[in-house]
This record gives sequence, structure tokens and C-alpha cells, in this order.
Amino acid sequence: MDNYNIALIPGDGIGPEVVDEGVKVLQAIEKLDSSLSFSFTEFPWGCEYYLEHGKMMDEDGIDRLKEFDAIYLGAVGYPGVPDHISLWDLLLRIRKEFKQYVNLRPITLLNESLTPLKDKTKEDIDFLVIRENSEGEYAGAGDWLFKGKPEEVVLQTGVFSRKGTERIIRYAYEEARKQKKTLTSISKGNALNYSMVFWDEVFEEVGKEYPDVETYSYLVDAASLYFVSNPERFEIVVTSNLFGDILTDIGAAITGGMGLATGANVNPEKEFPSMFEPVHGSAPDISGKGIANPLASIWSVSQMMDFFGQEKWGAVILDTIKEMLNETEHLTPDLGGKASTSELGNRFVELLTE
Ligand code: GGG
Repeated sequence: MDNYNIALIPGDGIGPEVVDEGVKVLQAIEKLDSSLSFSFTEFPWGCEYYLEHGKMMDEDGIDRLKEFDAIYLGAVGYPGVPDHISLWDLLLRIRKEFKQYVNLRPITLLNESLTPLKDKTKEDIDFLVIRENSEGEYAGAGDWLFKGKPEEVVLQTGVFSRKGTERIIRYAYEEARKQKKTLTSISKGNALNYSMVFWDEVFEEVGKEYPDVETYSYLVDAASLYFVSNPERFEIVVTSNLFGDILTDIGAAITGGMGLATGANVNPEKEFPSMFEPVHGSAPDISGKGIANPLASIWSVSQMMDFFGQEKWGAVILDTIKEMLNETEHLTPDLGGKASTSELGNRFVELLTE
């Protein structure tokens, strides 16, 4: 019997609503597969916690999370708490402390009705973005000088260490080799004359060890255009933290919106737990209305199953999402349906169990 200990951080806004549905799916799997079990421990961290305790998570939070096999996160951020505090003190802190330096964000069109790109098929939009997840522009390095004075200067430094850059690029090459796919690096070496020149050099250097992998290199502005005009160019993409964050929202726009965008924050060495989350935020405008789309959150459960080596269940969850997308009446309003978050989740479990 494989038992997995999962830390739940539902977080803010629609986070708890979508995490509930993902947990329902895991509990359904447990009933269907007697060789699997899941234990859940919920942590009340997030913006409400911050307003009460002055911190997004407990001091010993990182130590407590270390014991788990995975972290399942909803969303962070809510009006009343500055976004840079809610993001830095919880989500980015966990990514950093647990060396989750790989962010896997599939850009996969699951149903052709969902893309605004009317001439594109499911075969055209099916790639994986591997985003550097620990440093770059999100390293938190910088300064704010002469605040409020006419000579005010603000610096936000992108940090690209050799170790950090090599390991993400190597990870991407390995993935491209394993999947027998092309690898595209997205950077901006013409304008960012230190960090991205270095990135491009490392991409080329590491590439010498992978002569079997066909590679491409695009500037981020051109790549943004290709995401929309020629998504079929991409199979595996590797890019920096900021570019990956932005590009994958474009990816969401061409595959059905934020309600279908998933992300895995992976520590490949398994030295620390990895974290699974929908890409979307807390969506305060719809939170509490019971209409949030839980499919991204459920898709992140599929990524969690793959990570646990339970690929069969990862594939079953993804196939069930595809099946659900044919049933408009059971979908949430963002996908043209009238169902509530929990009605969608209940139908999902029905399909899974059929
Ligand atoms: N679902 C997690 C969440 O709330 N994400 C909001 C966000 O702004 N994420 C930025 C990032 O992924 O770097």
C-alpha cells in the first residue's frame, strides 16, 4: 500500500473552493484503488492568517511542511494585504526553501472549442513550458533608494547563477531527450546584455552534451507572437522565471483560460516536497460565489500523481477532464456552463468512478 501525506494550503479567495474539489478527486481515487491512500493535513495560512497574526505562515512552517510528500496549494493574495507580501511570504518562500526550481506548465489544448485560434487543432497546441522557478527576476534582489525624493531610484536585479541556470537548462534537455521532442529556449539576449547573454551561452554549452536534441532559440517578444500565431512550433520550452510566468498566461489564453492552467513546482532531487497548484490567483471578484472553475486545480492533482509515479492515475484524471469538457451543462460559467464549483467536482467524480 502506498500512502502519501499531502499538506493542503487552500489559501485565499477561490483557493479553498478549488482545493476542495481536488481533494474530492483524490478521495475518489483512494476508493477505486486499494493500493493507494492519502492523508491530508490542512494549514490555515494565507491573507486572513496574515491579518490576524502579521505573517502569512507560521515561523516553523517550512520545517513542518518538510515532512510531507507533496503540498497542494490553492491560491494566494487578497485585497488588504499587499500582493508582494502575500506572494513572497508564502508561495515564493516555499518554492525557494524547497528548491522547487522547476515549474512545469503544460500548454495543451484539451478541446478544440476552447481556443480563440480558430484554425488551430489539438495537435497544434500541445507543448510544455519549463520555467526556471527559483531565481532570475524573482530572486528578490534589489534596492529602493532616495524614496520619495526627486532622485528616487528603484533596482530590481535579475539573478542568474551558473548553478541555477545550468540545472534548469539541463533538466529541459533531459526532458526533450526522454520525450524525443524539440527544445526551444526563450530569452532576450539582445537587450538584457548580461543575464540573457549568459542564459544563451549556457543553453549552447549544455546543448553540446545533447547532440540528439533539436534546438531553437527565440527572443521573448517573437516567442509571444508565435505562441498565438504558430504554437505548433513548440514542443518543450525552457525559459526564465519572469518570462515563463508571462508566457504561460498567453498559453492559458490559447487553451481555455486560467481555469484550465496548471503548474507543478518540482524539486527533482526529491530532497524536499514538491508543490502543485493551479496557475490562477485568488480571484476576489468571484470568490464565495461558488462559480470558480476547479479544473486547473484538479489537473494539478494529475501532475501530482505523475510525480508520485502513479502515471496511470495522472492519465485517468487528464482523460476525465477531457471528457468533462464535452459536457457543457456540467461546466462552470467561464466555460459556458451553469454548474457550480462543487457540482462540477461531483460530476467529475461520477465520471471517474463510472
Ligand atoms: N495558485 C497560486 C497563486 O495564487 N498564484 C498567483 C501568482 O501570482 N503566482 C505567481 C507565480 O506563479 O510566480
